[in-house]
Amino acid sequence: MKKILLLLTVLLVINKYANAQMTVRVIRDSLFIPWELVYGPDNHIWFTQKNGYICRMEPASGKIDTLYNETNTRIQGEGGMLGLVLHPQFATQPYVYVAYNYIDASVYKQRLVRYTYNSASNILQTPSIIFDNINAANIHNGCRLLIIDNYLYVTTGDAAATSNSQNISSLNGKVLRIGLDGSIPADNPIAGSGLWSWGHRNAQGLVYANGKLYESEHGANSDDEINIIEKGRNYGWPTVQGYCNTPAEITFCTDSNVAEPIEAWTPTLAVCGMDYYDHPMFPQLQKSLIMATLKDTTLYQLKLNGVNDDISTVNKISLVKYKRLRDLCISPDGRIYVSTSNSPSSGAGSKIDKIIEIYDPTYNGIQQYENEIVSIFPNPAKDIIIIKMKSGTTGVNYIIVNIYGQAVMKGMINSSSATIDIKALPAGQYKVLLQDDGKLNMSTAILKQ
Ligand SMILES: [Ca+2]
Ligand SMILES: [Ca+2]
Repeated sequence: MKKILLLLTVLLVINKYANAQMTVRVIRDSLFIPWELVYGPDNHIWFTQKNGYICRMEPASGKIDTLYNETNTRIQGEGGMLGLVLHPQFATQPYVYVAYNYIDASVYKQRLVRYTYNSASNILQTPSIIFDNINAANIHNGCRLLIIDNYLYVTTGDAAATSNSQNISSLNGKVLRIGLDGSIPADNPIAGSGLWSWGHRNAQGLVYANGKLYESEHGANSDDEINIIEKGRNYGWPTVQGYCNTPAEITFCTDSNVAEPIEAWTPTLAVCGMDYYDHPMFPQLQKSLIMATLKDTTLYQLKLNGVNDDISTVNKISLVKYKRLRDLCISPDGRIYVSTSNSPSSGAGSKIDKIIEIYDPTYNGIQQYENEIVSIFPNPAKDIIIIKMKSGTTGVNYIIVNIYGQAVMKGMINSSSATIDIKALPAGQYKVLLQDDGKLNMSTAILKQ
C-alpha cells in the first residue's frame, strides 16, 4: 500500500508540473475602488474603499462584512480613503490603521486613524487619530501604510506642490516613519521629525521583504520608479526624474546624496500597489515583486537579482485583463488577490470594481525540487505534521514561521520521515521552510487547527 501511495505521489508531482495553470477568478464585483488589500491573520482580506468603507472579505465565498463607514472621508479627485495596515500582533492588539483625506476649516488634509476591531460584533470601533494635518490635494496624496518592527511607514504625495518634496519642513513628498501611537521615533534621521526619506512625488506601492523596503512611485511625464528606501536619503523629485542621467541631475545627485531608482519606466505605466511573492504555487514568480499598474492595465512581475538589490527581469502577467489595477495582496498559501480601479473616482456613478483571485487549481502543496520529493501532511494539521523526504536525507533544517514572519519552531531532519509535534502552536496559518546548504530551499503553507 505504501509503495502505491508513493507512486501516486510521484505521479501527482509529475502531473502538477505538466498541468500547472494560472487561473483567474472574479471573487466580487460592484465595489468602489478597493484602494488597499491586506491579507489578515484571520485568513480574510481587509480592504478600504475610496469612499470611506473599511471591509473584510472571506476569499472563498466572497462574503463581505462592512466593519466601519468613516463619514469624515472626503473624496476630491484622487483623494479619499487610501492605505490600511493591521497591527503585527493583531490577535492580542486588534488595531487597524487607515489613512484618509478630510476637510478641516475648508482645507483638504490627510490623517492616520487607528480603529479597534471588536471580533464579537465584527465591527471597528473607537477611532483614534494618531497623526494629523498632512496636506492633501486633488492629486498626489500617496498613501500606502506598512508596519515594520512596530514603526508605521507612510508614503505621502507632494499634494500637487512639487516644492514640498525637497522641503524638510513639509510632511509631503516623503516616506514618514512614526510610532504606532503617532510619536516621533528618537532615531529618525532628523530630530523631532517624522521624515524617513524625501524627494518623492507620489508613491502608491510599499512592501518590506529581504530586509529591504521597496517602493513604487508615479513619475510625471516620464520615469515611473521602483526605489529601495533608506534612512535619510533623498530620492530626487522634482529635480531628478528616474536615473541621475542629465548634467543638471548629476550635479544635484552628487550634492544631495540622491538614491537612484532600481528600475524606471518611460513611457510611464502608472505604477501602483506592490507585494513580494516567494511561494511555490507559482515557481516562475518566486523571489519577485508583483506590481499593479493603472495606466498600463497589467500586473507586473519584477524578478529580483540574487542579492535582492536590483531587478533582473520584468514580465507582464498578461492573464490579468481587468483594466486599471490598484493593489494586491498574497495569501500564505500562494494565491494572489488583485483589486481594480475603474469606477468614476468621484464616487458618483456605477461602482464597477472587482477583487480577483489568481491561483493554480492543480496545486496540491507537493513540491519537486531537483531530485528531492517532499510532502508535508496532514494539512490542515492539529497535533503533528509529517515531513517526507527522499531516502538518505540528512542535514535539512526545518523552520516553522508564523504569519508575522517569526520563527516559532525549528530543528533538523536527518531521515526520510520526520514527525513534528505542533500541539503547542496557536491555530492559524504557518509556513514550513525546508533548507539545506545546497539546492533545497522550499516553503509550504500549512493550516494549524
Ligand atoms: Ca526618484
Ligand atoms: Ca533622469
